Amino acid sequence: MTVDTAATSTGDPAAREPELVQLLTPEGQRVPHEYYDTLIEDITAEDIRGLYRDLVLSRRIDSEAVALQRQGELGLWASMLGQEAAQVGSGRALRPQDHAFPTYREHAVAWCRGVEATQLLGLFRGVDQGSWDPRENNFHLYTIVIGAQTLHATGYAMGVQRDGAIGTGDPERDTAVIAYFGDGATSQGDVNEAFIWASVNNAPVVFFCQNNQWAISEPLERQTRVPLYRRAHGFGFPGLRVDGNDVLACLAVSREALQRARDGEGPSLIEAFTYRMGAHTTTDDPTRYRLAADLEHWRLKDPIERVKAYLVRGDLVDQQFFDDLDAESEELAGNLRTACRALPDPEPTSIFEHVYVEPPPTLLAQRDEMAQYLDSFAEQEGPR
Ligand SMILES: Cc1ncc(C[n+]2csc(CCOP(=O)(O)OP(=O)(O)O)c2C)c(N)n1
Ligand SMILES: [Mg+2]
Repeated sequence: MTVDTAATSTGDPAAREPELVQLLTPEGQRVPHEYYDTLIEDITAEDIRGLYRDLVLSRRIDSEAVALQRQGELGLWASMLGQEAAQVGSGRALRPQDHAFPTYREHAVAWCRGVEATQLLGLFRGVDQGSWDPRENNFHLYTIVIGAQTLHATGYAMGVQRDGAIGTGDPERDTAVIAYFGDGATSQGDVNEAFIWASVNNAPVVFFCQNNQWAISEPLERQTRVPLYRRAHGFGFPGLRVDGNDVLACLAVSREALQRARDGEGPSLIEAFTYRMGAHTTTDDPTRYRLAADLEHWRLKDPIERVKAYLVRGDLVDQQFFDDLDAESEELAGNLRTACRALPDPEPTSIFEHVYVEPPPTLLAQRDEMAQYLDSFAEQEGPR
């Protein structure tokens, strides 16, 4: 099996060629796997068409958001272009009662959890600070502080454990938690602390690292000298590397790790090896540090194209399916655009809300001062 590895060879066995779980090649060929096939044996052709729809529609949301930013409707957008399979595979492995703790880029996981795409835009338009209710879909708010959500997830998982919601054997009660983060985040203290807490407490949490091989302009070799998944071993729990552009493989390995968590077997690390074809955010210009040849190389591994090739080759779809999906995609994008422009601007003083349950007098004084300042403009303008 050919494997991409950015880790340097040091002669240390731990740094040698990593194994990669792959069930669908970039050409759309199904690779049999003795163990992981059993984890997706219930997946029908209808389910694969559903996964394809998830991949296509979540990419459409992402590309529409990039366009909205370019047209001044959003202040910023963090594209996930190329990471759809990692996110849909893991997102569809979750059960309703499971909890996901995202970074700022898990738009396809949000899609799988049923979060309205418009709600994701508010934060990037600067009109709210995360508008969805995490209790509705068990999808927590976006976290910009790199790695912080791994601690939140671990703490939540320890709570789940104390509530007795693991190891009961009841598929509607047993609960797992998943924490998303990037390759750069693995160098943060928070992530390493989360690994330790999760390990020694046997917390029901899956650490899902999307390794796109860059942390803005910092390449992977600035974060690690061994493949990231092997770090898990040192913390005392299992880790593996999966082809992050293979939705079936991501689904299978996530199902396994989530079930371990629900069964009370503790945390796992999944390293989804991938490449983001988009920029870090819309303020970034990756042509200044990434090679065009790398981008071309990864374009051939596109997570959507391989599922399409699989469906077409296996005669599992007809042209009508693609036409209908195109129409659905266009409608979704049009609605998103309209809804984005209609998002109401907040009252400037609302920035002071939701900071404290009982705001201290200093904060209230600052809020009043700002209100007075804003009122002074209205006075200056005077009656017309
Ligand atoms: C604690 C902290 N330090 C620095 C930053 C600035 N920052 C934003 S994204 C980023 C890189 C993150 O890289 P990675 O974890 O690989 O995630 P990716 O964006 O590649 O998905 C940095 C350093 C931040 N948001 N938080
Ligand atoms: Mg990264």
